[in-house]
Amino acid sequence: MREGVLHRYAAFLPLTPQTPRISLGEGNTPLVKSRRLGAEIGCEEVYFKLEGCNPTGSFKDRGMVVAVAKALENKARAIICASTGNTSASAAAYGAYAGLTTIVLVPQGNIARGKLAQAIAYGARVVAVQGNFDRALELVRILAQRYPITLVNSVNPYRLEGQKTAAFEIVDGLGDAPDYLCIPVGNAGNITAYWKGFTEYAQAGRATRRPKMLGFQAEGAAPIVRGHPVKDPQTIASAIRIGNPASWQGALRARDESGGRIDTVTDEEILEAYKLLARMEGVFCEPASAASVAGLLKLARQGMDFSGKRVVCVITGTGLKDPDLANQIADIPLHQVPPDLESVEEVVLGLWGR
Ligand code: AN7
Repeated sequence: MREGVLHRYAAFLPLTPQTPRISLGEGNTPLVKSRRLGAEIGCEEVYFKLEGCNPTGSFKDRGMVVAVAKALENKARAIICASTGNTSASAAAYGAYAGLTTIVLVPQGNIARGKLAQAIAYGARVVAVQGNFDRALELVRILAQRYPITLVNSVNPYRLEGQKTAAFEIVDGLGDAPDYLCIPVGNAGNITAYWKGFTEYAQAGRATRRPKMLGFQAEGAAPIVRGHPVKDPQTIASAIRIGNPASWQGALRARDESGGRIDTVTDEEILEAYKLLARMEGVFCEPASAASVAGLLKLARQGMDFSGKRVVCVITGTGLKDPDLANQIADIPLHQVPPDLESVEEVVLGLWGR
């Protein structure tokens, strides 16, 4: 039996005796130490928090389990969300597990194929909105006000309560908070949740300090960095293609209270980090997740000194979410050979480079 966040961190969550202790085995994800990328920027201790190891392949499960448990406690029968993909996959899974009807609104044509496959497989009702994520979020907010459907976007406070448990795990794993936390920023719920988690753990005496929060938005979808909403956000990292983040204020608070920063990374920098993570570290993530590492590399290149520091990069989702991208940018040829030993041997020896 693998216990989930409701069991492990009950004392820090808004649970009552009536909250069902449901779990699909979320949380308790690996914290893997970098062997090569960190060394390249002169940092001995870079870690990757592999949130792609959650049941539906992203960090969203931590918050969804709490939101759905509370929905069950409150006798809800249906849940709804807008999503760039991962929230809908997670809602669909926990909705199915809980026996709830799940309705998801996704931006048509701008959701990675693996995520759409998940929502369909779990039996969610999928509505492809001919608009972007920001519009879909406006629409579900209105619908959830009008009808008895529980909204499970991160404007539902139980979502962030669950997501903050990732900060607890990092402190529990390292023995204290790291110096820096690098994290992608889209709707800004996760950076808000991590900051809440680090703060609560420090207040509880489980950590002696809090990290500086380094958040990264895609250059074409960087409302927080620009200081105003972006009407038509664009980036290859479809998960963070968001122009008007719901938790904007939370992100500013995390940045300012921690003495950190929120910066941009270009699609080129995201793709570079995406490849490096897979090829140098054995970590295959989705492009939005690579923004955290792209940002770390950018700041190091700009001369920020990470030597002697402990850095954790949050790898928010697995690379299998977006198989089309991996194939599109493939720059290593696929060798097609007839099935006889001679042909295969010739190709293999050529590749082996003896
Ligand atoms: C892999 O699923 O917004 O700043 O609707 O899927 O908390 O929004 C996803 C966001 C980072 C950004 N990495 O987190 C959604 C959605 C991945 C993500 C983010 C998302 P937030």
